[in-house]
Amino acid sequence: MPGSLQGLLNNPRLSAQQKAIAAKVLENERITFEDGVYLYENCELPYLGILANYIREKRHGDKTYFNRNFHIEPTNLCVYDCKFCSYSRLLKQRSEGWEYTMDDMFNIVKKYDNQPVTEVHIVGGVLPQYDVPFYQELFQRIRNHRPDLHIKALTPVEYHYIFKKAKINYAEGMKLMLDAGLQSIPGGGAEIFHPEIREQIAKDKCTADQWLAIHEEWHKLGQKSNATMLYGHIEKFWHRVDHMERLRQLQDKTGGFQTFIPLKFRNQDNQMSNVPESTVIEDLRNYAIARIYLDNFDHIKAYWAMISRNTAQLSLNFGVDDIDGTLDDTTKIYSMAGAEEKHPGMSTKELVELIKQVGREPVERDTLYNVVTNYQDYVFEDEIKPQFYKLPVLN
Ligand code: V47
Ligand code: SF4
Repeated sequence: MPGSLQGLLNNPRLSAQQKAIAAKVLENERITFEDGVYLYENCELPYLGILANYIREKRHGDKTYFNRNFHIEPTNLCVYDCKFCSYSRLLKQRSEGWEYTMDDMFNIVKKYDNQPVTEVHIVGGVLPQYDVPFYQELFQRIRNHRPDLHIKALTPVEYHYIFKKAKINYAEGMKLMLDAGLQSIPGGGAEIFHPEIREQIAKDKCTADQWLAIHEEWHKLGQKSNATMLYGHIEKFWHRVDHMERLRQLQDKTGGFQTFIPLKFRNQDNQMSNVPESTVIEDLRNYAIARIYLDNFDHIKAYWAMISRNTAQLSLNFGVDDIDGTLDDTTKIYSMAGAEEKHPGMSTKELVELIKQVGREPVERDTLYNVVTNYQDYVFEDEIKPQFYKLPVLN
């Protein structure tokens, strides 16, 4: 239950370090790597919630962002073999796989003609036929067909692979993508940066430095991107802090990241099914610490399709100000890995109600956080007035 930060500072039961960290948050001072590890190792949810909610409300008030998007997953086959991934390795289970052609993907885009979606998010497995010319043509076709649709596509995992094949460097490659119509890069492929973990769960694909270098080149072109962290498997708490530290440093340099998205590891149908999943308490602690640590990121996003609607609602009291989009049922990577939402579609009305139910202000945004519609006072036809469940602030 959130309380006030000032009240927290007067609490005699806080340790000296808890008080010092709370004072830093109040003074808008950056916490250190050691502070980050201390938060993970020693601090309970109510304390973390007060700090994270203070930062969240100072930055955004009650505003809670979502967008209207749809996904295209070109294939579920992949030349890589990440242990946590429920997508199959190339050829191993080819009969269960799909490989969309350019026309297949373009037809998915056309399905949304006349619908008020603002973003297409393209991400999937890595296969040799999806190369630089392929993606150039795809982006150009989407751009020409529907110039108002923001193309958020691929991750450094794909970019590293296709640029290497094309024998071009990251700067040249990202410029080609920009010219073809790419508008932002989603946060995927980051997993856990530290090589101790990365080599065990995501061997062979781009390294942490390569992931960061590709985002840096993209930011240098004046463009925006997101960052994720796949947590709650074999990593230690300090690996999470190390991950966020690397992001914080790049963000200091470029300012190009918009949103940090912690992704809860799901253990169904992958090679890490023996690893238990994190608890909801741990998920909320993780959102809160991300909000406190990443003082130079504007937004923290909870990907509701992955964590359930209820946890997404709770997360809004623990630093989260964005709950992604009204995506339809085309997102397979999570449902295959055991996501809470098997058919992750939610209408705008449902998303708005979900946000209003916990006393927050629903704001539809575009990919770059321009406001499309503020739904606070909007009344849908046949709307039942939601009950008000915002947790009270206690001193
Ligand atoms: O990089 C794969 C993750 C990511 C599992 O930028 C898994 O707005 C949990 O990055 N359990 C891709 N996660 C998705 C992604 C994303 C999603 C939503 C919004 C945005 C954005 C980006 O999915 C991969 C990987 O970390 N993933 N398998 C799993 N078993
Ligand atoms: Fe391929 Fe991405 Fe799955 Fe790794 S996480 S196997 S790169 S689809």
